[in-house]
Amino acid sequence: MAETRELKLYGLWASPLSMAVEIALKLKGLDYEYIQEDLAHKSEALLRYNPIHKKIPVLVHNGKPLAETVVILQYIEESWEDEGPRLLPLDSFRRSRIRFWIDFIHNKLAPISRTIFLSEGERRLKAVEELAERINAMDEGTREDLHAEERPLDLLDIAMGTFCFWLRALGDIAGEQLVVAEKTGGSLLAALAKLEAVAGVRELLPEHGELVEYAMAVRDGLKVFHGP
Ligand SMILES: N[C@@H](CCC(=O)N[C@@H](CS)C(=O)NCC(=O)O)C(=O)O
Repeated sequence: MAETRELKLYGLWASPLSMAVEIALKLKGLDYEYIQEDLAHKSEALLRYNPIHKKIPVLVHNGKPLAETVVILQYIEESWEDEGPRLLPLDSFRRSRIRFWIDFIHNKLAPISRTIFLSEGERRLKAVEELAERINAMDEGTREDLHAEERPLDLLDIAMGTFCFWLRALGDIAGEQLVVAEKTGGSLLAALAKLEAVAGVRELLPEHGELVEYAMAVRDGLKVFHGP
């Protein structure tokens, strides 16, 4: 008997985290209902499903909610390992390296990108330098142990590509490009190119200008986002 499968994603179109979950669902060929949240007026359902963090994305599978992007991404891969492409390698060392770099994006890159987003002057300049140093470390580290060009698209590409998409918008806001192929962020740009090459995935990424406009409204306090 076919499994009953009801998937609902509570997300926000401008959030790279939300984009990452949608891309994983799309690549796996899973149907889902997308519920667009307004973070200034969070729905009763979002607060009920994610009472601890009260944040998007939240994936609800047959009524059971899951929060935190990395947890959700791994859940999707583990639950539907044999549907669509495999999004993590079988080799446990390589799987762990992939998890390591995803964690690096969330805990080492994203907080600095938030500082760049919300600060000005000297503080922002310092954060831009710091981000470049960390991205360079990631370029080098992932080149050494993962060889992006030979890897089939995986969860790390999803995390890197969606973060890169956000960094390009942030570069426009900060007046300084944060990812430039030959200089900084070659690995991030390569991951984004891998995502954009997949039919159906490109369409999930918002229009660059709209994202910049939206993010500027958030920064100016006109909208709520607090991301990524
Ligand atoms: N650690 C969480 C972070 C989620 C997160 O920061 N979501 C943002 C949007 S990108 C949010 O919901 N912000 C609303 C708020 O902070 O109230 C994850 O990885 O899913």
